[in-house]
Amino acid sequence: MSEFDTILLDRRGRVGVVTLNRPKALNALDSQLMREVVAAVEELDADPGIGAILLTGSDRAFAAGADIKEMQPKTFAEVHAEDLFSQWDRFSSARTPIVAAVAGYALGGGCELAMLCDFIIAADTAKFGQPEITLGVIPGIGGSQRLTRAVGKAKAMDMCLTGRTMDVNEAERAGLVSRIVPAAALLDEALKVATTIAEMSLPIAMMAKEAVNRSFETTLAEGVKFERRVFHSTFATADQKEGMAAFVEKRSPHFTNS
Ligand code: CO8
Repeated sequence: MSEFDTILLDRRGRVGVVTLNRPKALNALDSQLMREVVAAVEELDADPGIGAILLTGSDRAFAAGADIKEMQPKTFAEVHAEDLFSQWDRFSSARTPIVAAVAGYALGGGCELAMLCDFIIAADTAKFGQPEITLGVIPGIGGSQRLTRAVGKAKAMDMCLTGRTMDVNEAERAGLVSRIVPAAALLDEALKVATTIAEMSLPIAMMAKEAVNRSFETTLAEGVKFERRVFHSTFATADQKEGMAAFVEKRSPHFTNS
């Protein structure tokens, strides 16, 4: 298992838990933390013993954004040459389901990182926002695109143009968050959800993730066609045979990820 300085990586059964760990900077995403999160997720994604990934931060902050102090001196030529933030495309290529467990601040790049996950479970303390405009920039890790798809144009424009934050109740009403849990129970609840996913057939969970994600990239007709073809292909797996046999025989399925 790799060594990391700015994150913690833990395996809890079939769940890989990645914890952002720069507490003094409220988990601001500096280049090292970004490199380590992407590396950890790629490592877990390649591990057949892992069926789900849980990404979390601290009680106070999931992440308070990209690291402003690191970005401040950069020139246009530098951010363009390094294609700053393009490494997140590798995070979103992960096929293993990724659940975000968010408490406290999820601002700017922190909100964007939560949205890069497949869904968000939030503590009642969570606050979401895209305050980049107050710094003279705009979201740079997909916020203008993913927030708009998650909450619609009215709220996305409001948040990106005023920089205001959304509390967790508004975030859930708007569809940004799938569930709200008491802060003290966040990790346990999120781990239970991730474990439930990890107990499903991994190839089938990957297909479900791919099918849902396809809806963001294509027309309804093409998406439905894609889904049907993937649905048909589930019948080529042992896990479809086992899942349906278990239902008929009134027992729990024993998936073998094959
Ligand atoms: N970057 C660097 N350091 C940070 C960040 C950050 N995003 N957020 C907090 N910190 C640091 C603070 O500087 C402080 O450090 P120090 O003790 O050394 O002064 C420490 O974390 C604690 O923070 P505060 O003292 O400010 O804690 P408060 O509880 O008073 O406030 C807040 C918490 C409200 C979260 C406040 O810290 C804050 O507003 N942070 C910045 C939030 C923000 O604007 N985030 C967006 C950043 S930009 C971005 O994410 C995308 C950029 C896309 C650009 C595209 C370019 C290509």
